[in-house]
Amino acid sequence: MAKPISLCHWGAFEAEVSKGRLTATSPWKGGGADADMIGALPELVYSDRRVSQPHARESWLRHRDRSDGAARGRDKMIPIDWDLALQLAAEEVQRVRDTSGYRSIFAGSYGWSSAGRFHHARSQVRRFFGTFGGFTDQVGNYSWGAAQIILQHVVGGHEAVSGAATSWDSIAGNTDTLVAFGGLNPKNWRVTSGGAGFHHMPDHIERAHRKGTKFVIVSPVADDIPPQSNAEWIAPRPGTDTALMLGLCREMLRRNRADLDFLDRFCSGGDTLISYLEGKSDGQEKSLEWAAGIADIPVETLMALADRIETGRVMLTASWSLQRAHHGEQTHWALIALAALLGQIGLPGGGFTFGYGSLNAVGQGARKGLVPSLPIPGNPANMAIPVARLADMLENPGKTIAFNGGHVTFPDTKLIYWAGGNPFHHAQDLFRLERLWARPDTIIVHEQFWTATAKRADLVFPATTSLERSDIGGSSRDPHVFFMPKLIDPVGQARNDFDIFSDLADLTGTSSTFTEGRDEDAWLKHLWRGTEEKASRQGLAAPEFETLKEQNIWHVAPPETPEIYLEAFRRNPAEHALETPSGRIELASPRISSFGYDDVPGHPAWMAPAEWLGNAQGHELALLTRQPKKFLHSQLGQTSLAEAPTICVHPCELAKRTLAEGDPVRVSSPRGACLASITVSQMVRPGVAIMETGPWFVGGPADVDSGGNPNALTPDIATSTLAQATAAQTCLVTIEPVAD
Ligand SMILES: Nc1nc2c(c(=O)[nH]1)N[C@H]1C(S)=C(S)[C@@H](COP(=O)(O)OP(=O)(O)OC[C@H]3O[C@@H](n4cnc5c(=O)[nH]c(N)nc54)[C@H](O)[C@@H]3O)O[C@H]1N2
Ligand SMILES: Nc1nc2c(c(=O)[nH]1)N[C@H]1C(S)=C(S)[C@@H](COP(=O)(O)OP(=O)(O)OC[C@H]3O[C@@H](n4cnc5c(=O)[nH]c(N)nc54)[C@H](O)[C@@H]3O)O[C@H]1N2
Ligand SMILES: [Mo]
Repeated sequence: MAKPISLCHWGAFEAEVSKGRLTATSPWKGGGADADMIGALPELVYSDRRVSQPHARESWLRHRDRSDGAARGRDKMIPIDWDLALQLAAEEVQRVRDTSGYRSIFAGSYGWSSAGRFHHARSQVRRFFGTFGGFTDQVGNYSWGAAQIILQHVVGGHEAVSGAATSWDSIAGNTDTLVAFGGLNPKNWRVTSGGAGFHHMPDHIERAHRKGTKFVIVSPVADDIPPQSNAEWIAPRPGTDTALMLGLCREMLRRNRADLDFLDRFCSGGDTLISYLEGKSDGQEKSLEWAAGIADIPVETLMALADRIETGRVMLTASWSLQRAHHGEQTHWALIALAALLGQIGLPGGGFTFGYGSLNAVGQGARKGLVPSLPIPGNPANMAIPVARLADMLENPGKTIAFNGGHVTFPDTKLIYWAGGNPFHHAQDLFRLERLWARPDTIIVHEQFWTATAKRADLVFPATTSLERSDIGGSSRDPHVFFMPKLIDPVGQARNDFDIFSDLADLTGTSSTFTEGRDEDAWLKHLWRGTEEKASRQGLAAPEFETLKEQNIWHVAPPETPEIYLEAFRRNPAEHALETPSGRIELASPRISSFGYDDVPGHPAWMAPAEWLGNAQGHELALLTRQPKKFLHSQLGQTSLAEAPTICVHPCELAKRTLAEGDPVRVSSPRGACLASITVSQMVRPGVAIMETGPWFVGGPADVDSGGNPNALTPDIATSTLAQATAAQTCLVTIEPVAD
């Protein structure tokens, strides 16, 4: 009998189930998912860190909203039964609503949850509170929060980072040079939000390389590209890419290589940008010498790069990491400006695309919109904070901040409700968050595992994993839709988030609007009907639901021609005008200028980040916190894939600190510290330190995290007033030896 196939964010897999127990998982044949990550699923599902049954914090159980919130994470967690747990949660959400109002319920619940679109936990929690009457939500994301906002103003929408991408089919055979700022790191292709069938990015690179594409990577770390691409490596200081891009813009103008006709026909604001590049507006010409000084690389290296992009078909790409930094908006705006000056936007294999190196399936060229999603009703409380301003909200109830031309006034948060995310993984400056986390009356979490967040809750509901329920899953960037069969019974007393919310809806009187009278099976059928309709509008025949169930997979035919981002706009800019005020690509934005933010001028501009090697003192290093190789964020950290946390530096940094490879060290910043052991690599630029995100935050006295989570170090500052996004990559640290 064929093995059942299912899906997780790190790929499609075949499962072996024996006597009701998941015994083995391996990558779906031909899919190319990472075998270690897929193989860890049985260990994950049966981890002794599973939450076995509902739990409540001891003193909260006794004193409820009058208990000491500062004891979160230290108090004992007491097992309680389901009826009591549901009763307590229902009472609490109603009490807070009645005494403080809907906005005092914070249920933005940011996080990746699991693959599977119906049971997607963050969708379930937002649906529940939308039908309950309202809540405070979060807008934007940690991944590309700055790009999402700046791209609206520059190209009229965020598709260039959220979905659209010139496909690898268009690159192979057309692109002469692909310059990747932030690289094309193969580890990132192991995952796709929603889960993908194919993980073929290495093949795409190989194919382009064979067809003659020359790869240049601009990254402080050389391993940011597969070795077979034979790439040239340029290693700037972290956080200086904007200066490099602007220097190249100026150089193209100086060489009369800038496509002024393209600027005329397809862009607005070119003159403003050019005047800035020439130094007319601020007295500083943005020459290659200027850029080389900021990035601390030889000017000859940049001249050679300018020679290379001056001719031939050029694709420019930037990883999302670049904009997860102070003034991160500027990296993406400056890249668009450089692509505009080269004049190849909308041509095969030319122009710009964000994130080829950030997520599997970017540029895979799939049809969009055929994976269903759970409808989320509007939020009657009409309240949302920028996603990364969580701690600011807890610290400053009533404070008003500027955000993307508008304002947000922080609510007075009395209740936090989280399902499907791990803020004690994803947020910056975790010791600060921990202090502010003490403030709300009540914190309720649905979790599968005793994460750092679950441990710091008052009430924890055990949630099923996607293996314990049926679902439909896939990613809009990948050409498959999967039926995900329930493989095993729930572990312990775990229940589906949907069932937990259904019971809460019953208890709070919103059952009919939340469930709409459907159970899991009825919902899946209902969602599938939506897909069938969308497919037929695209001239495709989706299988019937029962057939999908039998087949496990629907392989969706790819689009007939390879996607080329902004191709239609280039063909007919009047008919396919962009959703910007000018209808064109905005190289200067009067609208952004009108906001009057002193940290966001009205055109792409270099501004030194708050912390970078240009203002480092003594032994400070620039810390980059990369996405983990074998985890998905904090997920899989409970398996044997977890390794002791490390910090990796260039070998020259050891001698400066009388340290030896493998030594235990304390890594410190003004925010806090964490423990790790030190490793070295010639692949890392001197002055730079690399840590993976993902180690489980433990905390500890004197703000030293014994778990080794680098977010004990990172600053919780915003990219800028415009996007208010995370700036995790802007971080200076020191390293010192500690006793073993
Ligand atoms: N320093 C630094 N910090 C970063 C980043 C960085 O580059 N540097 N990157 C940021 C980025 S881009 C992101 S996207 C975030 C990621 O941050 P998160 O998305 O919050 O991280 P995950 O570890 O994926 O957390 C998902 C949680 O949901 C739980 N979960 C999974 N499925 C279910 C379910 O069905 N039901 C319930 N109830 N729970 C479930 C998992 O057990 C896990 O604890 O981190 C951000 N943080
Ligand atoms: N295996 C695995 N893959 C993942 C994830 C995961 O958890 N595990 N998470 C997924 C998620 S949610 C996201 S948002 C994406 C994120 O995708 P990215 O943001 O692209 O991933 P990162 O690993 O943070 O960064 C990519 C590279 O950028 C380089 N870099 C960092 N700062 C700078 C800089 O200032 N200048 C230059 N030139 N380069 C810099 C680093 O060397 C790093 O290796 O990854 C996704 N892919
Ligand atoms: Mo992300």
